Amino acid sequence: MNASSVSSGSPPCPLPRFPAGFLWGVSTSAYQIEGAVDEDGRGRSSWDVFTGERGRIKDGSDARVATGHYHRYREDVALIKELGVGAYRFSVAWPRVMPDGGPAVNAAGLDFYDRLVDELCAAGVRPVPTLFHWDTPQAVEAAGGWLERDTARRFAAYADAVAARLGDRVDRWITLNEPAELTLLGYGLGQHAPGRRLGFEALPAAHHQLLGHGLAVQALRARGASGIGIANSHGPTWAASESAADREAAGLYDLLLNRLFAEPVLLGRYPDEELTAALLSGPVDEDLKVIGTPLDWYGINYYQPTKVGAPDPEATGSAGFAGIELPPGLPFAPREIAGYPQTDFGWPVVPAALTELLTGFRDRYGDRLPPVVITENGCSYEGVEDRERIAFLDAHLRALHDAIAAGVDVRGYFVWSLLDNFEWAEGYARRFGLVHVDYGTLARTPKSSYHWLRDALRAQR
Ligand code: IFM
Repeated sequence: MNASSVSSGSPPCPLPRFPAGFLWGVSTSAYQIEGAVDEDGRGRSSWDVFTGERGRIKDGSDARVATGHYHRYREDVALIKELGVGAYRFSVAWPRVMPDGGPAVNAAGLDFYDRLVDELCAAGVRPVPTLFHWDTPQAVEAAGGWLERDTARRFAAYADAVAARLGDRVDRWITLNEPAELTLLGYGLGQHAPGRRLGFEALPAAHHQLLGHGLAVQALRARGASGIGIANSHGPTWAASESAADREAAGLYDLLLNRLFAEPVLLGRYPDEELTAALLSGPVDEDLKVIGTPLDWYGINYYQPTKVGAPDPEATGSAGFAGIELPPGLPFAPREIAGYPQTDFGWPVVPAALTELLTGFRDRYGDRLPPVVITENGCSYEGVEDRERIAFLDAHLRALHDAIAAGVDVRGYFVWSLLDNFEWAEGYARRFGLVHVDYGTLARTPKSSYHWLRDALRAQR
C-alpha cells in the first residue's frame, strides 16, 4: 500500500459540515472479500455452489481467493484507520461460524471475527457487523433455504452465537443485508445464488428473512446488545409517465422493492394485505409482531432511482433491475433514465434522488422511522485516478446534507466499498472500491477517491 503518493483531486468546494457525532464508515461483505473458503473449518455456502455452476458468473470467476482479506485483514484495518473513518461495516459468514448452518459452532470461524474486531478496536474503529450478507450455509439452502420458515429460527440461533462471542466489543449490529435483492435475484429470477426462478412464488423467502431479522433482534437483545438495525436497499420509483397504467406499474414496483421490506420492519404490517395473504402462509400476523420489533436505527443502501412503466413491447429504452435483464411477462417494466451520467455498471448517477428518498421516508413513516444510517452508497468505475468516484461521493454527500437540513434524522454514512471485490454475478468486472485490488498479486492501492475522502473527513473534524 502507498497511501500518500496519489493526489486527492479534491473538488474546489469543501463539503458542508455534518452534525457532531455523525458516523462515517466504509462497508464490505464476507463473501466478496474474504476468500479462504476452505480454511479453518468453514462450511460451503450457497454462493460456493452457485459460482461452481457453469455460466452463472459473467467472467467465469469465483470467490475462492477474492481479495484475500481473511489473511490480509490487518493491512485492511490499517487502510481504514488511515482513511479516518470511525466505523467499519463488515459481514460475518454464517458458514464460517456454523459450517452446517448450526447447531454446531466452529470456534476457529468465530476466532477470525474475534481477531478482526480486536484489530478494529485497537485502531479506534468501531466494528459494525452484518450477520447475513447472502452467503447462506449450503446445508441450510439444501433444506429449502429462505423458502423454509425454519431457516429464520436457525438464523436467530446463529445470531445468538455471534453475539455471545463479539457482544462485549460491538455496539452497532446489522441483522440482514438487502433481503429484497436475495428474494428477487436469488429466488425470483435466478441471477444470484441459489439460482431459483420462482417469480412471485419467491415471496416466502422475503417473509422468512424478515422473520429471521425479527428473531435475531430479539436474540441480540437477550444477550444485552444495543444499537441494532437492518440494511435495506431503497431508491425512489419514478413513473415513466403520468398515465394511469404507468403510475400503477410504478406503484407495484415500489410496493415490491421498497415498501414490502420497509413496512413490516417499521410499521409491523405488510403494505398490501391481499397480495401477501395470497402468497404467504403460516402465522403471518404473529410473525409481524416479531418483525416489527422496534429498531435502534434503520439502514438504507442507496444507489439509484428506478423509472418504471407498464409493460409495453413498443416502448424504447427498457432497462433491467440494477443492470440485470428482467424476464418478459412482469406487470412492470423498468425504463432507462436518460439525461444523467452513468457509472461503468450503467447505473444513472442521481444524487438528488437520495434527498428525495430520505425526505420521502420521513414523510411516509413519520415518527415510526428511527434515526437513519446510509449503510451503503457508492459506484463502480475503473482506474486508480477515479475522478468520477470523487464527483459521485461529493454530490451524494451534499444531497445527504440537504436531507439532514430538511429535517431527516440521518446519523451516519458508509461508502460501498473499502476495496474492489467480487461483485456477485458480475465477477470481478465491477470495481466499487476506494482501494484498488490487483487480483493477481492482491496488492492494495488507495485510489484518488480514498485520498479525497480522507481529506474531506479531516476537514470535518
Ligand atoms: O456489492 C453489492 C453489495 O453486496 C450489496 N449492495 C449493492 C452492492 C453493489 O452492487
